[in-house]
Amino acid sequence: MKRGLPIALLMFAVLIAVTGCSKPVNQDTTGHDSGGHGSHGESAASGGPAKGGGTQPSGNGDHADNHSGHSGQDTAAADTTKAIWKLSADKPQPKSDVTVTVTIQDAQGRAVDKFDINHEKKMHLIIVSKDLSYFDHIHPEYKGEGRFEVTTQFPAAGDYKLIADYMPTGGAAATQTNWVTVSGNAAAPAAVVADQTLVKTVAGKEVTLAFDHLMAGMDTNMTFHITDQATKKPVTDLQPYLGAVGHVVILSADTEQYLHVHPTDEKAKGPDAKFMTKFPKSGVYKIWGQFQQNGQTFIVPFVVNVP
Ligand SMILES: [Cu+2]
Repeated sequence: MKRGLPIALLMFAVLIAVTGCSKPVNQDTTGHDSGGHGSHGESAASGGPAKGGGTQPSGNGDHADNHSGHSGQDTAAADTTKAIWKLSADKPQPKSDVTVTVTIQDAQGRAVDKFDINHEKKMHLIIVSKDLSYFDHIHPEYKGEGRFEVTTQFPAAGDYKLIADYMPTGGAAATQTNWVTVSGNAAAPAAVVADQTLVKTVAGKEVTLAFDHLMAGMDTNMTFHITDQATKKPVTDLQPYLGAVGHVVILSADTEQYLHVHPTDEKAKGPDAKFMTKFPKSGVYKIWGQFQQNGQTFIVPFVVNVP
């Protein structure tokens, strides 16, 4: 009799201990385990940022900006990350160095610290003037704890839209925007007018842009055909730019629609550089094709009216 009792007591004690510990976790009966979340919004347009993103030109300094918007397969990360923007100057001046800091946080304000490499970079920063007459494409350096930093100069007074394009690991491509006002007397904005002909001469090259069918809401293939301006010979020695035959950025005239564009043949060397995109709605769009030859990058801008 006596001998078995201590063992039974011991076992009972162990049993109480085990069940006691696990009890709190199980009490969470709202259907959420510690790792999951609820539903997520989806944007209307595929391949472009959601409308309403970004803040009004409101001076500079800290801006919390939160918007998302990519194609249906968006995951939580794209919808819930946000950007804290900071400039090294309260009132940036034209042609003077300004350091732009973009800190990516999740919905709880925690730093996002894992980013996928996309086109050879963790973040692409597109800078355009409000009238799209100025365009730059730079790559902020990752400093850790969700913070990216780059120093740049704005060419003239006026309003500029900054578009940070990144991919949180485990999420989809995300875009965050911010407006910056550069001090001084801003020139009157130029109208964004569709080109009569889609042939441009840049850096000694003649570039012709063509579409298979240009229509809003449909997948559209576009081809940049590049020849040497002097010899009219096709250019067949394009070098990879950001890991592909070229890189294309497209913005709607009101800067609201930012389109992701993917090369259909990354390894091509010219004369044709083919890309696929989708214009979310009809209207005027500006297109910047970026390519590299002989170690020199060149940018070819086009403006099209999408029916
Ligand atoms: Cu880039």
